[in-house]
Amino acid sequence: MSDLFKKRLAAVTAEYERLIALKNEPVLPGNGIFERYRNPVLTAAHTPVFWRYDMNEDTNPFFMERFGINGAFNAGAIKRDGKYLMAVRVEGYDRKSFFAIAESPNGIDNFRFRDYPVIMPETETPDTNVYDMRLTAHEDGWVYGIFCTERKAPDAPAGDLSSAVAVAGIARTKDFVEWERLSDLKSKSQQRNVVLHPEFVDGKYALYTRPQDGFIDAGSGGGIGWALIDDITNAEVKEEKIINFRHYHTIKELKNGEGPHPVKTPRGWLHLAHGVRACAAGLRYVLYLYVTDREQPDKLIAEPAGYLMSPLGEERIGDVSNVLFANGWIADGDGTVYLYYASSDTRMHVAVSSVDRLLDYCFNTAPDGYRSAASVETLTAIIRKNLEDR
Ligand code: M1P
Repeated sequence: MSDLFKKRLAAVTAEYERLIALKNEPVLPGNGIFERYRNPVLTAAHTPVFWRYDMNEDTNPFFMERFGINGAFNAGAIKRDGKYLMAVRVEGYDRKSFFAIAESPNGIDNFRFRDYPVIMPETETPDTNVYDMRLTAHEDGWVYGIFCTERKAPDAPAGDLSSAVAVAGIARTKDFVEWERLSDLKSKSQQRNVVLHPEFVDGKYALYTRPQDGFIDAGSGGGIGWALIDDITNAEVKEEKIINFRHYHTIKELKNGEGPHPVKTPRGWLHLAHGVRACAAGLRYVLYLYVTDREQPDKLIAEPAGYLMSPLGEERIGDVSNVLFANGWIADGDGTVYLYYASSDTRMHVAVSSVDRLLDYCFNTAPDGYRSAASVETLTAIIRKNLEDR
């Protein structure tokens, strides 16, 4: 083995192992609602060395990268056999995303990718790009992965190499190794951020949807939708109603989308979503919560004003800056909630809270009054109570 090869192999492997073994710690004191953890839980550099390098000196004498990884982000999450799993959107230098499973023994650090990425079967119309999988362990016994599949718009004029069509791809698994691909969701509009509700509703599968006029613009799509599906193996949105609306001059003025599937709590279904607004710097993506009725998951019962989390520090910078996006969280048996969020389409982080704390936040934070004067009224009431109670 040449010195160069030996040295580079040792250095690259040591750096990878150092990164995987890094202990994570909460950033305190936090805001009481959740604690962010200091280190990203997954980055491009967490992908195995043997994905990125040809490890054979004869065919890679300079020990150079052969497959560049651009980012590891927008991961679905689930707990399985005591381990915290993420179905990560891994993106190569070639701008193609694919899914890969990473797992950790504790949910906050030590995430390691499995040896191979997910081999996702294609439909008759091959996917150009697949991303943002939401995992749902449904009461029918399958674990579903619903994701966005993107293809070039068939009616794009010659020379237009950007117009695309977003559709929800549907797959299911029992072991996270073999995936059965079902038909893509049929819908009148383009769809992204489609999520399967974990329980049957009136004997049917239920989907959170995000109707959109174009590939990027939600346009006339009024917000997060809800649709009941007769047959998940041939899913079709026949009727869709909006359950969480967009509003002027809010964090979700431009668009919003369901995150992971909601968590069932004694006080209702707890939802995590993203909201998008436009500003001079471009689009700004933040995360917010809302609650729907326990018996009627399509009925909004609480929504605090504004965002739960917005991009902070290094989270603000990346491939698509100023973005927080979450499509995975895990509510553990003891009520702890691990909220996995991606920053700027680049890396994954974790914030930790509890079902009780998040419900307290949802039910005791004032809703949006849609006017500056209403916000001042809310603030004045807090100040007055504090000062008068002294
Ligand atoms: O680049 C930010 C996000 O943009 C899209 O999300 P949405 O349609 O909800 O606005 C998706 O491409 C998402 O993957 C990406 O993180």
